[in-house]
Amino acid sequence: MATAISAIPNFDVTQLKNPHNIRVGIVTAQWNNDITGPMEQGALAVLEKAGLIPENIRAASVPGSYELPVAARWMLESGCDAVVCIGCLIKGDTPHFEFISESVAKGLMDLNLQSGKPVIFAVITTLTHEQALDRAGGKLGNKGAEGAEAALHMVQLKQQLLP
Ligand code: RBF
Repeated sequence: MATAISAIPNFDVTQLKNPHNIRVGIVTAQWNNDITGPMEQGALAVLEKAGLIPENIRAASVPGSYELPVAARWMLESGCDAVVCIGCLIKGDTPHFEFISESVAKGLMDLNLQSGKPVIFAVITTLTHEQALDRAGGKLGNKGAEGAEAALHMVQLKQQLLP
């Protein structure tokens, strides 16, 4: 079962080598900020627990999830080793949900491959507000915290594969 802080099996954020040298950006969409706010807090808590120094944690907000890819690119251009992109899309009565979620997923994946740096998809896509709450520190964990773990895991993997 997912937990608030450690959801990736066999990956312990407290065992990172040289956490002082790792720079991570967090970009948070303000749409549904009752959901994305706790996700951002969860991500920050993981990065602090891992031993990153506060100056190396850069947080920014964007209006909505659609704006996450370009802001993530700016984070990488500013020197971050990884970016955690946090958003919450709740399906409504129009096709907007599909347009935005597909664009964001593709935009972030393209940025991963173009940059060679981890760009983490911590965007929850749900049918209801309650399902979103469950994933923002509720009974299904905190997907922002898990996104930060994924970012650190990938930074470590890159260090191992491309020393
Ligand atoms: N942004 C989100 O992050 N989550 C949403 O659920 C969401 N729903 C939207 C629904 C509509 C009808 C519109 C027009 C925008 C929505 N947005 C949402 C904002 C979107 O990501 C973006 O910020 C704006 O479209 C401006 O480019």
